[in-house]
Amino acid sequence: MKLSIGIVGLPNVGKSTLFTALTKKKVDVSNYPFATIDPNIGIVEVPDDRLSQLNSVYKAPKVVPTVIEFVDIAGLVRGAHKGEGLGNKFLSHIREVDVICQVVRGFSDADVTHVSGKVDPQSDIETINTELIFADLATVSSRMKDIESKAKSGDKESLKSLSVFKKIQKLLDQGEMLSQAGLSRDELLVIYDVHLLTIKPMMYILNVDEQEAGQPVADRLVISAKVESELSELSSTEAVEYLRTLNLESSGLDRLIAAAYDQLGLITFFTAGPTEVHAWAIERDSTAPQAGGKIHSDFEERFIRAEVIRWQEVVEFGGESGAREKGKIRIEGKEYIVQDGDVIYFRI
Ligand SMILES: Nc1nc2c(ncn2[C@@H]2O[C@H](COP(=O)(O)OP(=O)(O)OP(=O)(O)O)[C@@H](O)[C@H]2O)c(=O)[nH]1
Ligand SMILES: [Mg+2]
Repeated sequence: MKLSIGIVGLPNVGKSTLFTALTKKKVDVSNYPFATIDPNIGIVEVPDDRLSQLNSVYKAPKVVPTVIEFVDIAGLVRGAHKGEGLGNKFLSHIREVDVICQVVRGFSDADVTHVSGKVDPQSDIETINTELIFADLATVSSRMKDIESKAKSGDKESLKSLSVFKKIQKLLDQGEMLSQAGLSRDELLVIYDVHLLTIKPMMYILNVDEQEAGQPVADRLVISAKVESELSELSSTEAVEYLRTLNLESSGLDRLIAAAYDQLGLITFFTAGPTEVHAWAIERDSTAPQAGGKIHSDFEERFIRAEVIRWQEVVEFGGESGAREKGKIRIEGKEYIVQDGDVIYFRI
């Protein structure tokens, strides 16, 4: 499963600086058949210390982390939905991302022009969210036109969809972000395939001056794009040292990924053996066959059982045979809910 994050914001707020820093360590794309070569798309590995610990046991030649995709788009300006600036064209690039990450300017540097003249995060957020709402309104009205003619002929399904779209249109008209509107599962299913923007989970990144990068702000991920850019040039030991001088425990990339996993309710399970140690992302509360399905559709369809060990026990007992001798392997069936950190051997 590829987790994808779209970066939006006003012009000149540091989106590309952050994107470049985050995606500097390019993944070995050969491991990922979907990797596109596009300057605005970067794929990075999700750092996970458990992989190297598992591989200290297996010494596999191939270690495959989960990955995250970032999509950088041109700055949006007020009126983008009416064709102002370049942004609106690029909105189509984020229709299919899982999370939208809005970068907001918090740094003071007078040499960098602010489009509206002063640093005002809340007002900037409102500008961007309004543009996203307008973009959704345009999408919704064009879809409603399509459905209306069918609804007129009395098609039940279309009548139902139309009433949902009317509600959505009203919410957007009132300036609501759909992700905050408490829509029901049925309503979400109706609008699923139009890929609305404001339905996506939104994370806000406040791009602050370097010396403020360690200070928390409620509901915001506080990052200094400049710091991230410097970090991306350092070795991992140097980076740890530099983070310490800034009073930071982890890099912005690590915090951003953790927040995105959290937003989307994702956990990680592993498959491990002498040829490959592999991390897989999956939605929380998934069953063992669903986990298998992430690897291969056969693993879901022909699932018999899963043999599950906690990753710490694989490490402690030197692999699955050691863990088996100690009775640490659990045999689990179709109903088993996969836990973060499970190492799973699928039997099909
Ligand atoms: N002082 C300071 N300058 C920054 C920071 N982040 C970005 N900048 C500067 O701001 C300017 C714009 O940065 P970009 O990353 O290109 O901004 P952007 O949001 O991608 O802009 P558009 O693509 O035009 O929408 C550049 O001159 C950066 O060096 C920061 O954290 N601190
Ligand atoms: Mg840019």
